[in-house]
Amino acid sequence: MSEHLIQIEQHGAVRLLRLNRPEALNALTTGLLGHLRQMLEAAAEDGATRCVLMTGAGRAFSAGQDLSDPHVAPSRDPGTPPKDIGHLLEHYYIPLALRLRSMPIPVVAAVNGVAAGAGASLALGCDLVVAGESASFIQAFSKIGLIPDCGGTWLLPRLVGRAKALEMALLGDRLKAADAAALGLIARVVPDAELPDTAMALAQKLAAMPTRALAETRRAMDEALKLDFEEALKREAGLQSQLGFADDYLEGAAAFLDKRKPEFKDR
Ligand code: LHQ
Repeated sequence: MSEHLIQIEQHGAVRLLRLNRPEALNALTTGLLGHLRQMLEAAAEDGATRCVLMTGAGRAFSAGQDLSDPHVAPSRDPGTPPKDIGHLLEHYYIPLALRLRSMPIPVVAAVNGVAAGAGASLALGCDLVVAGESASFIQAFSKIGLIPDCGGTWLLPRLVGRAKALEMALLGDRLKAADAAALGLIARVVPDAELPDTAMALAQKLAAMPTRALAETRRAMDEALKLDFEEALKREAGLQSQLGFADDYLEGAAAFLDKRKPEFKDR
């Protein structure tokens, strides 16, 4: 059973998912990847969960693909043909990245240590990334003859622009959390000791907000990257029209006018 690969804690409306292979810096095996996708699916389907918080056990967030996993580890036997690692992406990484990016609730990453390769892509694919000051990001792919995957080629230039994205991806150097925040790669960096509480407070704050509007905000921003300005304006109007009929808008606007705290319920 793979349950131990991810620790799950429920904190009110926040579901904490902690990658749990600390002995291998939470390197991603097929078991862990499959289980993580299932856990995201379960959080998406659970009406009482309004935010996911993802972090790593031990001293790392995730060192990316587990290179000793039989699906990717090069065979030492000269007679054995090389494996098609594209299959692993098709069957594990693509469904995971798509699940993450289309969650109906926000996902916060608390990056507690190194995030390398696909581990970095996983963190950067979350909606709000907060890192401890000793955390770092490594685009480790080029060092083993690969390109950024799990969304890396899409995310990096959009987050930091082409020049910095290519610098990171080509050189594969370690980027400290403070530099990542300064570049706009991540939202915030906090002292290590404050990371769990800060990340949980952010997740709780998001969990109390109008969930559907948050998910549509992410979707609208992702889609707007493909649209021209006028198309984006029209898309905004269409989405706003839908949200305007939803209970959360009625509650939010009424609470403002009544000078009280809103209670959002839509999901
Ligand atoms: C690991 C790993 C690891 C296994 C540390 N695997 N054991 C690729 C292929 C195919 C298809 C799909 O997509 C991908 C995407 C990718 O993610 S490619 C990139 C894969 N990741 C890497 O290349 C990073 C490899 N790791 C490192 O460079 C270092 O471990 C970093 C810089 C992350 C941390 O360095 P240190 O803090 O010095 O730790 P360490 O290297 O001593 O690692 C501690 C243990 O974790 C060690 O095991 P051991 O038994 O010796 O204590 C490592 O072997 C193990 N580990 N990363 N990816």
